[in-house]
Amino acid sequence: MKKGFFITFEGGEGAGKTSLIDSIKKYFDSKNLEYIVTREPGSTKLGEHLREIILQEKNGKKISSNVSQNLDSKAELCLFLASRAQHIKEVILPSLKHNKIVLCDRYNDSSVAYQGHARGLGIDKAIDFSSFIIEGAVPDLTLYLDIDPKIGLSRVQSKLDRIESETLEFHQKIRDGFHILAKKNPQRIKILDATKSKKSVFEDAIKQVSKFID
Ligand code: T5A
Repeated sequence: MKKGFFITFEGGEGAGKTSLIDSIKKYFDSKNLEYIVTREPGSTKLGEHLREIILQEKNGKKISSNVSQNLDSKAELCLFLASRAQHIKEVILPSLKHNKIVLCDRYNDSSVAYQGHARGLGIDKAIDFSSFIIEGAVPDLTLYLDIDPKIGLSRVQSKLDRIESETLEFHQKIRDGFHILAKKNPQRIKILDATKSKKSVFEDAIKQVSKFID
């Protein structure tokens, strides 16, 4: 078994990342594998603070914050990257060093699809800019849960946060951005059909994950 590897989960809103990670946790428990579950933005004190600012949301509840009103797209990208840099240092690298499997709910591909493509900063610019932050912490495997944003958004039960509240066109661009990234990185990024049942999505995911744990 390859020890200490890094799996990220990506997708549009309501694609089912959190549900899939929950199923994979149970599967890893049954195999006595050591893992951690973490997420972005967040997972460190700084990251959780930045999360509130970026999403205008605290513990699933909407908060009004003047700080992120009219947030510039470049500033938004920098906030996500600041959260990521701290996350890599405090959580991801130490876990990998201790041979744990890291299951991370969103990571750098989200920055490229959301800020790079949907916000219009440019996919290649976002990749270049973020490469300095993530050097030494590139995922071994990325499971991208693909779904029509209309279906994904209809699954979101809590009040929509600042980014979820964007237009359908914006969410479609995010999906296009992930597809561009998947084409650029076919070895790392595996596309899963997120409209299938939770059980089928889990089975498709395990086929990919097994390549690392068997
Ligand atoms: N962001 C993030 C950026 O813009 N740039 C970045 O660099 C980063 C890191 C994060 C926001 O920040 C943005 C992206 C996001 O807008 P978040 O709260 O973490 O915000 O939001 P999400 O990651 O999108 O989390 P969600 O909870 O909205 O989506 P999930 O985790 O993909 O979905 P999940 O598992 O909670 O499922 C949603 C609902 O669907 C059902 C579940 O039971 C649940 O009710 N469901 C299914 N139903 C039918 N069939 C299936 N297969 C299902 N799977 C799940």
